[in-house]
Amino acid sequence: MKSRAAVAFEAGKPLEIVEVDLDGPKAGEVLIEIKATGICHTDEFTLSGSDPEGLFPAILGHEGAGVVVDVGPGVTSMKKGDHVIPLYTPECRECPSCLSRKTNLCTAIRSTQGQGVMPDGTSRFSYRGKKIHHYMGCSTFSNYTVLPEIAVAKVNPAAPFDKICYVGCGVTTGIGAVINTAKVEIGATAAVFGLGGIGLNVIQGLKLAGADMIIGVDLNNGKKEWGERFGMTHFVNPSEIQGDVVAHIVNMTKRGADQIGGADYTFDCTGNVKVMRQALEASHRGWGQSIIIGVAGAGQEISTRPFQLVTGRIWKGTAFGGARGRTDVPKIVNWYMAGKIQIDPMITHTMPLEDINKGFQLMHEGKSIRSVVIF
Ligand code: NAD
Ligand code: 022
Ligand code: ZN
Repeated sequence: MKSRAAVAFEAGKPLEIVEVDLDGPKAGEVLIEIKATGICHTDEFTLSGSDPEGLFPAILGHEGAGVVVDVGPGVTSMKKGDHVIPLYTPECRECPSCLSRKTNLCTAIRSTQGQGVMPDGTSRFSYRGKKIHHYMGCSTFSNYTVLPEIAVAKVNPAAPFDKICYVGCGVTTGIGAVINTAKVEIGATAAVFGLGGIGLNVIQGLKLAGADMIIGVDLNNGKKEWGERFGMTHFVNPSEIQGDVVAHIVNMTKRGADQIGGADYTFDCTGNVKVMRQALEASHRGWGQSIIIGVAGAGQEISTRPFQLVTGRIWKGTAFGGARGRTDVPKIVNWYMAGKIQIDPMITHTMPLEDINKGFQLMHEGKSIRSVVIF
């Protein structure tokens, strides 16, 4: 069949809207009509050519929502008409990682996904007879895409596609980092570094988990109002305070007879390795946990003095918020439907596929929280 898609033909070039050829689903696969897709930083990272693992030509996009239009042989958990969200982190429930219950990083299709192909080693996409790579196993910048059944979450059919597509990455990553990775408890103190599309979801996750003090840190004063909208209680602009941001946060969070400061939980949502260090060191001596969510540039390294860890701070990272997609994504969609979390205000821009490059531009300039393409 044919599908309209935004194709990344070459690194550093704008996406081109063309009609691509798409083969139907093979065994264990489903064909999905994508109704809406968000634009996320990793798409830009790959398109720019900075991603050493980036493959071209490719159909990017990993934050989508749509409807099942066909299923391949052997597919049991889904049928035509089901509303779904593609998962860049699958959940096979059979591999050693899934069975461990200790990680969400399913390994069932890991190697082929990284090579931009389906689990059988081939691509379903082509253009003028030439293969086009899949991306993060999702390729949601195409009106139709094929995914393995284990990489698809079935969700509430009453939920609007143009909002819940964001659950496919940003919402789940931010809220999941709080609930699954940090396991924040009621009354906790937290600091969130970087109040973009991820940091704001960390803030609403902290609110949901019952944190008392939620400190937002951003260089952009415009983010103060944004943070407050989702539950932030204090705002720090590192460029506007006297001295060091770490000392400042430690001071703000001093409590107890010993007057030792530091947040119980800190989150890096910037991808800046210097900020990752600040976040660790702003966490509480003895038990503070710092969660790295931001993706740093290729080859970058983090550093701190080992004393920081010897004195009990814990450095962690999270992919997709530690969420098991087929299990957790439908729950998060229902939290949205029940009004427990917000999504609508964060979707600052929508556009047709033809204008997708404008969405990349808005993200690049820091003018959007999220842009969503509506097919
Ligand atoms: P964004 O660009 O919308 O937000 C980043 C924010 O950080 C901006 O508001 C910016 O002003 C602020 N900032 C930049 N430098 C700062 C500094 N030195 N101190 C304080 N604030 C600073 O980005 P986003 O969409 O929120 O994504 C954040 C990061 O999360 C990206 O690196 C993205 O790739 C990553 N991410 C990771 C996962 C995962 O599974 N681990 C999933 C999705 C996104
Ligand atoms: C999504 N991300 C950033 C912005 N939006 C993002 C990027 C990478 C990961 C998670 C989220 C990530 C962390 C750890 C891994 N990845 C490796 C997982 C593994 O090896 O098991 C990751 C993922 C998918 C892909 C590459 C890296 C891919 O499909 N190409 C989850
Ligand atoms: Zn993403």
